Amino acid sequence: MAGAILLATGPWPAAPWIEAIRAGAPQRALQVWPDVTDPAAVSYAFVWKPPEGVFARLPNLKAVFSLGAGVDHLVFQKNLPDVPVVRVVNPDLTQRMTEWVVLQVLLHHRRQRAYDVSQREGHWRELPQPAAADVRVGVMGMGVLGRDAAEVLRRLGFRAAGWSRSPSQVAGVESFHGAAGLDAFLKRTDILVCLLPLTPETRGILSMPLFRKLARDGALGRGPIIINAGRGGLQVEADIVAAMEDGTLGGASLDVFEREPLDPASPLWRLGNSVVITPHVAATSEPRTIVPLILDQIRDFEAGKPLENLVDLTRAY
Ligand code: NDP
Ligand code: OXD
Repeated sequence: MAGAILLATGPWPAAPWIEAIRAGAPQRALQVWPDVTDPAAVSYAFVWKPPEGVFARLPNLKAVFSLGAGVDHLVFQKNLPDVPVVRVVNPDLTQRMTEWVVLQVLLHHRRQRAYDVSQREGHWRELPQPAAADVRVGVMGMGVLGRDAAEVLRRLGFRAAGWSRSPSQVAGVESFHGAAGLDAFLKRTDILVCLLPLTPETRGILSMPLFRKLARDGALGRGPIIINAGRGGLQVEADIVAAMEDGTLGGASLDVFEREPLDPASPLWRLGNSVVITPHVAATSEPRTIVPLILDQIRDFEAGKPLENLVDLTRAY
């Protein structure tokens, strides 16, 4: 009898995940939190923001699969079982993130928000436009998502660089790494893209002291831009508001927030035209593409192969 799956999708609707699991593994028993009728039968947990207690009574659990790429929703759980944790690495998710990042970089680079205002006002107004080759984009977090975004931005002609814990190797993308490399990376960056995971080391990194280190002498001709689709906990929102108000920053695109959904009273909503807000949709987990990859991994695992895309719990990503 194949090991059963426990599904706990937290705030996400369970139905599309159930449909994808039933389509891909009709022979496997599926238990959907909180209806765990046979905990001893559960071999695999598929989870997103699992509620407290999900892992409490699963004596035969073999692996936990995060339904998203980020695992901060899991790794800080008090009762995380001592089994491998696997995260999503999926071309569809990577493609979605790269689309969002490129869209935001181009919105700021090509002044689209300002042209939207001109259009509403019926005002024919041309703005100065630097070449992409004169604009320096810096990607914080050169993992699966950051590398792809940096590579596509480079192909579009931007001067791309990346910053990560260890050196990255992407052709044509300058590499900076570690605490020692951060200031030099920021100093050469006009548009900062953040695709870091949320860990004890990265929490609050997008703050006023960091914004002040970004380039102000570049071809954009205005304050630097920040673009964050990593996690809300990476940013200090009060500092973003202050930096937009005093001109330390020239613009921002934010997909993630300290608290989601973003409070209607948050001053971020009212920072004006140069701030783009999207509701954590940069790279949505799509059950129809993610579930088949997880089920393939389980089949390989049961045939004796190692699991891939394992989370290193000591690093928290
Ligand atoms: P990866 O684990 O592949 O990459 C993480 C990158 O961050 C690596 O390059 C790593 O360095 C770097 N990093 C981690 N800690 C530090 C640190 N202290 N200092 C410098 N660099 C650091 O993750 P992904 O690219 O797959 O995903 C990144 C994040 O994107 C996720 O954790 C998630 O939070 C977010 N995300 C957001 C989505 C959205 O819709 N908004 C959707 C999907 C993901 P190194 O290479 O040296 O290990
Ligand atoms: C993820 C997310 O981490 O959707 O995959 O935020």
